[in-house]
Amino acid sequence: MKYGDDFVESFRVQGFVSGIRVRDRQGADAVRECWDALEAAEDLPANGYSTTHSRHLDQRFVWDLACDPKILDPVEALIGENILLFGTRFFCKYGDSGRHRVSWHQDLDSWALTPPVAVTVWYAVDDSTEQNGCMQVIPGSHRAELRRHDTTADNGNILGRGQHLHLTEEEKASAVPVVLNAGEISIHDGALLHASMPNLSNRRRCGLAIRYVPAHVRQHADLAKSPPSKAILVRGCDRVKNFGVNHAPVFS
Ligand SMILES: O=C(O)CCC(=O)C(=O)O
Repeated sequence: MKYGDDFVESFRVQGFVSGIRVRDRQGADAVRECWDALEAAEDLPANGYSTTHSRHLDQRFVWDLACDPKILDPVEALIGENILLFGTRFFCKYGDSGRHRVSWHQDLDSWALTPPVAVTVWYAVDDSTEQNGCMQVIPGSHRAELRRHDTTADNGNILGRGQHLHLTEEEKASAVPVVLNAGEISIHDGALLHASMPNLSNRRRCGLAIRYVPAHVRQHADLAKSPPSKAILVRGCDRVKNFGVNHAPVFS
């Protein structure tokens, strides 16, 4: 099997995997063109950054990516065969913006999940390099406890609640960049410490975060710091229906 024991063990130890190609050059161009069209149609801010949530509900190209077996196969190897799509979000930092970044955080901080199991697939719409502010991760950091996040207003931070963690110098020194070509994905554990620095290049850096949880998790909506998810079954079956039954979008 392509995503066998070595793959799972590497993820268990490091908390992330990267460089999985899910779209060839032509397919990656097609996704980029769809994002370009959405950006233009909605006049998403071109100075600094743009971010938009849950577009799998109204954009076929996002839904198609979220349900693509090339993505769901490695996700299944990591969280099991019954998979709910928990959310999607574009993170786009424009060239020469210099300031906007994503602070150090753990995705699970926002979601109040029991058990706390979730993975994020990060699909590179554009090439994502150190110069244009690719994601950075602290390998192995997901194996410690979830940390308490501060929330301080900081308009350079793209995260909605301004949540952030203070890292030690030693932790910062152990960060590794997740460099991806357009059409590739990384996958990270919901407890992994990650961030992204400002885009210091003149090239856009857009990525789509796609979140998945196993069907058996429960969300304590009253404790969640972001709106409760309308999770949708994308593989396997959901016997417990902890998120109710949310139907797949229909595209004409
Ligand atoms: O795209 C980025 O810069 C950060 C993404 C992120 O924080 C996430 O996917 O949880």
